[in-house]
Parts: sequence; C-alpha cells; structure tokens
Amino acid sequence: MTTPVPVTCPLCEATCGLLVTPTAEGIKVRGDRDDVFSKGYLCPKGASIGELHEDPDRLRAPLVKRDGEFVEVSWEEAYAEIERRLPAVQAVHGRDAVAAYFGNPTAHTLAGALYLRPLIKALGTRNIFSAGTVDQVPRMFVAGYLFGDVATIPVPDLDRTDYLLVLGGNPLVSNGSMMTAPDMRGRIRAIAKRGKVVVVDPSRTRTAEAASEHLAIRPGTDAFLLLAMVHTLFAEDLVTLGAADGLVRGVEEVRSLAADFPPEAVAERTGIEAETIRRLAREVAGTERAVVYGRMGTTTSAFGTVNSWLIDVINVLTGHLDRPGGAMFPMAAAGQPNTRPGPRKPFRHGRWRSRVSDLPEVMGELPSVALAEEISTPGEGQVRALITVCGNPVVSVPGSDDLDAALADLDFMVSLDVYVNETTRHADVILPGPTPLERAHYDLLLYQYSVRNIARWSEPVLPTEVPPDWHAMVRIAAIASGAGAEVPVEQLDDALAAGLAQLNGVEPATGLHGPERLLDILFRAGPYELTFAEVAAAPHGIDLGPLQPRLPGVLSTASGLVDLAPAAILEDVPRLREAAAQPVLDDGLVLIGRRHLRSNNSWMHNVPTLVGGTNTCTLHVHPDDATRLRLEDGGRAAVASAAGRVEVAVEVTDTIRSGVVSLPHGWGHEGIRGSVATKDPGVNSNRLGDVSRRDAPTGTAVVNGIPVTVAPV
Ligand SMILES: Nc1nc2c(c(=O)[nH]1)N[C@H]1C(S)=C(S)[C@@H](COP(=O)(O)OP(=O)(O)OC[C@H]3O[C@@H](n4cnc5c(=O)[nH]c(N)nc54)[C@H](O)[C@@H]3O)O[C@H]1N2
Ligand SMILES: Nc1nc2c(c(=O)[nH]1)N[C@H]1C(S)=C(S)[C@@H](COP(=O)(O)OP(=O)(O)OC[C@H]3O[C@@H](n4cnc5c(=O)[nH]c(N)nc54)[C@H](O)[C@@H]3O)O[C@H]1N2
Ligand code: SF4
Ligand SMILES: [Mo]
Repeated sequence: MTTPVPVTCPLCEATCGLLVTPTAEGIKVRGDRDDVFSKGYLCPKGASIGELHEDPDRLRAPLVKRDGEFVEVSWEEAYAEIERRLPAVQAVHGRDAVAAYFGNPTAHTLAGALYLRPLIKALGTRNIFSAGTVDQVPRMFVAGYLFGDVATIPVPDLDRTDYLLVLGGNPLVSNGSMMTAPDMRGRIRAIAKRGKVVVVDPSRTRTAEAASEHLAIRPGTDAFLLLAMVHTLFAEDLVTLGAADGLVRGVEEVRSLAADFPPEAVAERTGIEAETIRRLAREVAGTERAVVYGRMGTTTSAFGTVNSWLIDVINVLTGHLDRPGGAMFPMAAAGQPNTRPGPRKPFRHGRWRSRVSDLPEVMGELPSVALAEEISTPGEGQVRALITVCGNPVVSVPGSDDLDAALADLDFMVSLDVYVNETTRHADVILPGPTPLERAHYDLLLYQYSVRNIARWSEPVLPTEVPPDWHAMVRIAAIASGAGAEVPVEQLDDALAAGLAQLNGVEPATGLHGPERLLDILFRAGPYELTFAEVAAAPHGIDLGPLQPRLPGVLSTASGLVDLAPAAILEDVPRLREAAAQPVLDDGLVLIGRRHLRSNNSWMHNVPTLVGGTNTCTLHVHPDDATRLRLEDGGRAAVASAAGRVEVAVEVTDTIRSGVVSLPHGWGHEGIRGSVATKDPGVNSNRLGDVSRRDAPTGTAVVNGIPVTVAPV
C-alpha cells in the first residue's frame, strides 16, 4: 500500500479534496479529512475518479482520420497533419474561417485556465464559441455591467447566511455552481436549521426537499416574480442599501420599472400567489443575513439576463450586497481581474456580431447556437474548420441535428478530447490529454467564485506518457500563428511566461516552468502575495479565511459605482413587457432539464458505477398530465418541439409541476467509442432545442422552458 496522495477533484465546481491511493488491487479514493475546505466530503463522482482513469475506452494516443477511419498515430504525425491542413484553410478563406468551441472542462483544468487565451489570440478569429452561452453567460454579462467586470460576481456567503432564496438551482445534486464549496448538502441543511431556505423551481428537487419551503414556479417566469418582489420592496418602503449606500446609481430607474409589476399582476403568470411574493420580499429585506441566488433555471431561460440582474438588484436594494451572510465578492489568491492594481477597463459587449444571425459578441465569444449556421451558410466568412477543446456541442447545444450535419461538412476539424464522442467523431485529428490523476491541478477559475478564500495545489498522482493538454494548446497556437509545428514547447512557454510576468509587474521565477511558473507569477501579483512554493507546500490547502467586504475597490464600472440600471440590460425591458401582455396559456406543456448526482454533462456515462438506477434518461411527467395524455409509467412517449422529435421512456412523478416535463441533458450516445454509455444511450434533449429561442442581450440558449407536445408511442 502506497501513501495516499491529496488531490483536488476537478470534476465539478465544489473542489473537494480527495485522498487517492494507487494499490495493486486498483485505485482507492476517499475524502480528505485534513482538507481545509472539504474536510472529508466527496460525492459518488469523486469516488469513481479511479474508474474514470482506468476507462478502457479513453484515448491514450492521437487519432487521425484516414479514409473515414480513425487510426492511432504518433504525436509528431498528428501535429504534422494539423500543420498541413489548418494554415491552408486560414490562407484560402481567412482567419474567421477557423472557429473554436471550448467546453466545460476547460474551466476545470490548468491548461484551460492558463493556455486557452494564447490559443484564441493566435487563431485571430471572431468565431469563438463555448459552453458558456448554454450556461452562465447572462450572469457574467450582468456582473460586467453592474460591477464592471464579468468575473466580479457576488456569491452567497453560505456559511454565515440565515436566509437563502434559491431560484433555478439544485445544489444538492449539482454540488453548487457559481458558488464554489464542497458539501452543499451539509451547508444548505445548516442554513435551513438556523434560518430558512426557500427554493423556487418547477421541480421538487432534492434541494427543494431539504429546504424550508418550495415554490413550484411556472418555467420562464422568474423575471416577473423578481420584479414583483422589487415592487414590494419599494411599495412597502423596505429599500435600504446598507454597505452599498452612496455607491449605487440607477435606483430610481429600477423603482419606476417595477412600479408596473405589482404581485397581483404576476401571480397567475408565475403560479405564485401575490401574498407569497410579498412575504418573500419582506423576509429577504427583514432578515439581517439573507441572500438571493439563481442558477441554470434562471440563466438558460427566455429572460436569462433580466433574471440574473434582478437577483443582484434585490440583494443590493435589501442591503445584502457585500455584507457577511449576504452576497459577497470572493478574493482569490491568483488571477482574479478585480484584484489587479491600477485602472481596469469597464466591460462592454457587442464589439462584433455573428455573420448569419447578427448576434452580439460577449466576452470575445459568439453564442453557441450560431455555430451550426456559421458552418452551413455559404458566403464570405463562412466557417470551414473547427477546433474543439474539451467539449461536446453536438450534445450540449440546442439544434443538435443541424450541428451534427454541419460538422460533417467541414474542411478540417481538430479536437482536444479524451473520448471519441458525438462531436469528436467528426474530427480529422483528436489529441487526448492525461487523466485527472495524471496531471497537476489548481482551481484558478473556481476560487474566484468560492464561498471561502482558499488556495490548494495538487501534484499528479500517477506518471504518464500522455503530454499535458497545454502542450497541444501552445503547439496549435504556434501552427495557427505561422510559427509552425517545429518550435519546442519550452520556447513557446518561456515567451508566454515572459509576457504574463511583464503584465503583472513581476519577474518570472527560475527553476519553474509550465503552469507552475505562470501560477507563481499570478500568486506573487495576487492580493496575498503568495508564491507557488508556499502553496505547493500545503497539499491540504491554505485557508485564506471567510469572505471580506470589498466595496468600493472591487468595482470597475466607468462611474466607479454599482450601476444598477445599465442601458445594455434595460434594452431588454420592452421584450419583457411584451411577454407580460401575452395571455397566460394553460393548455400546453413546457420542457425543462435536470441533472443527476452521478452525472457530469455528456461525458461520464461510460463509468459503470455512475450509470443505471435512477441515473437514466427518462421524461418526468406529472400524474395529472400522464392521465390526460394516456402516458404510462415505464411506457414510451414521443416528445416534439418546433425543432425536433425524440422518443423516450416515461417516468410518472409528482415531483414535477403539472404542465411541465423534464429531460436530463447529456444523453443520446450514438456513433461513439463508449462501450458502457452506448448500452443505455438515452436521447439527446438538445434535438428538441430551438436555436431561435435565446436570451436577447447575450444570445444564451433557452434550454429551460421549451414548448413541446407529448404523446404515447
Ligand atoms: N438541454 C441542456 N443543454 C445543456 C445544459 C442543460 O442543462 N440542458 N447544460 C449546459 C451546460 S451548464 C454546460 S456546462 C454544457 C456542457 O457542454 P460541453 O462542455 O460541450 O459538454 P461536456 O459534456 O461537458 O463535454 C466535455 C468534454 O470534455 C472532455 N474532457 C473531459 N475531461 C477532459 C480533459 O481532461 N481533457 C480533454 N482534452 N478533454 C476532456 C470529455 O470527453 C467531453 O467530450 O452543456 C450545456 N447544455
Ligand atoms: N451531478 C452533476 N453535477 C453537475 C453537473 C452535472 O451534469 N451533474 N453539471 C455541472 C454544470 S456544467 C453546471 S452549469 C451546474 C448547474 O448547476 P445547477 O443550476 O444547480 O443545476 P441544475 O440541475 O441545472 O438546476 C437547474 C434547476 O432549474 C430548474 N428550472 C428549470 N426551469 C426553471 C425556471 O424557469 N425557473 C426556475 N426557478 N427554475 C427552473 C430545474 O428544475 C433545475 O432544478 O451543475 C454542475 N454540476
Ligand atoms: S462534489 Fe464535485 S468536486 Fe466534490 S467529489 Fe463530487 S465531483 Fe468531485
Ligand atoms: Mo455548466
């Protein structure tokens, strides 16, 4: 038995500390009780990280497609193929003809956090896409305009709050998102015990079950509920800015907008009684340590930006911004834009627009729902080549059938991925990376959303022949920028380190290289002035303490204030008023999504212990709807939307609101190398997704609240 190695689990946002022991009988995993943050907690996914590592279907060597079949090649052959084909597309069709898509794990790897920007820069294309526009971009957009930077996001101070209002999030299952902390179950139960947790969700989720109160809202109507709460705050004179007093502009604009939305006007539309809405507003305002939090159900719906905005508005108007127990700004040890000294540029968006549907750029990216049409619509600027990094857009982006067809038409495609999946099967070259146990880790991005300030470095547990993902990123960057495939990685990395050091006003350390050296620069320039050596010397983590008030220094808006009513958000109000003028229809069904504790988007269904049981792809239908539609539990149903049709097993359950059905995403495994995943493939819910349903300001896809019809088959 070897000694257990402490590592951070990179599989979700909770950043648990694991103890991993490689033994002759296999890899043993348990929670690390000495971890400063997770104190021994782990979930089934973390526990299966050894199984994931040993998955025989996982790629260990590069693949190149020859005559329609993948063949294993050496790394040099793979890069030679890229060099032969990528610059040719750039030369003939221009830089914008090469698009890139970055998936979720890029936020969970050092390679993604540190080496993606240089790759994007080298590509010099406007056609950058990511999973963000099927996820949290509205949240970041709002932070950009209210606080000045897309990464200046206040998070619920979970460990000190006495009242948590959750809209459209299921942290007991997702383990939390845009609020990094291990053991959401323990943390949320503790709040319910000392105070109150209210969950607003069309589904009675595990979080709703653990909460003090559950309100089964009609999908897509959170903006109206939140506006009526804001209305109540003004009408009942409950507005008090607290720590933000004197630092907020735009309060009057918010007051006059909310004047038109009294609780009575939204009760039927939201399915929540007027008196309940008033009580919620009073409870949030009247509790000294209270906070409102929203996640996927609020961002990936028709009014994603307005929802995220109103959540911040309520936290500000009730004096909970920047207060212990309220919505606070984390202060990460490294790489957080809002800790950079000197003037910072206020956020803006729409610096360019997509060619076909004229959708705005946000954070340098175009909405992912535009990817398929950018490939398939001929004309000047048409996308002819694609690079995907840790992503599976064919499964994760609405309009799957069109994207699947479009990818087959590309002149060239490279994927950095560890599986042949629904997307990468279209690639001409696939470059794999090491497993989570074979690489070093530091949660550079997630600590920026952490409910406690933490720093924790992990060394690789196991040796590997597979080069780290960042090697592929810098080598493709070199090819795309014309330097070629021959330049040694070390030379490219030295140049990057020199650039980052200069930007941060420090000298790069000697004796370090790769991510270690870049992190060292960011630690030393960071607010705690740590060094890489100090962080690496504490494998169970360094606890930098609870969140501290950060106003006004954290702000980087043009006014230097919290800009509560920015034009870029108010522009969407006419659309909201239009929706408010529509009659409330009660005859149709709407589709929403759900996650399972043992799932991870589209890519962990090949781990035997994680699939099966309750983690199967079924359509949740309320008993009343099942009776009306003659659907049987265990029977099959055809679900159709304006965009597509799927057939799936029915699960009758009263956990879902009547009039609403739910399907998990990440399923529909076809044409892939996944011997376990293809046994019970499920259906791809994004075949029902309609690319024309978007949040207007950001173009973020609506994956929650899609009108559908359901019939027995
Ligand atoms: N209908 C619907 N659609 C949704 C959602 C929803 O709730 N409903 N959720 C959305 C959200 S929140 C997200 S984040 C997206 C996710 O969308 P994507 O990021 O496009 O999809 P993932 O399934 O996370 O795919 C991750 C890929 O990374 C690969 N990978 C994993 N680890 C590594 C690694 O270490 N190195 C490399 N090179 N590759 C790796 C996996 O094999 C997999 O192919 O889906 C979105 N789509
Ligand atoms: N086990 C597991 N954990 C994960 C993932 C996973 O796939 N599996 N994925 C990770 C990723 S990439 C992310 S982004 C996070 C997401 O983290 P969460 O947002 O916490 O997770 P979801 O399960 O998507 O929760 C969204 C909730 O919104 C509800 N909802 C749908 N429509 C509406 C609406 O109109 N209004 C309201 N109020 N609620 C609505 C849904 O019923 C659902 O319960 O989870 C992460 N963690
Ligand atoms: S909760 Fe997330 S970070 Fe913790 S063990 Fe599970 S997957 Fe890993
Ligand atoms: Mo996500």
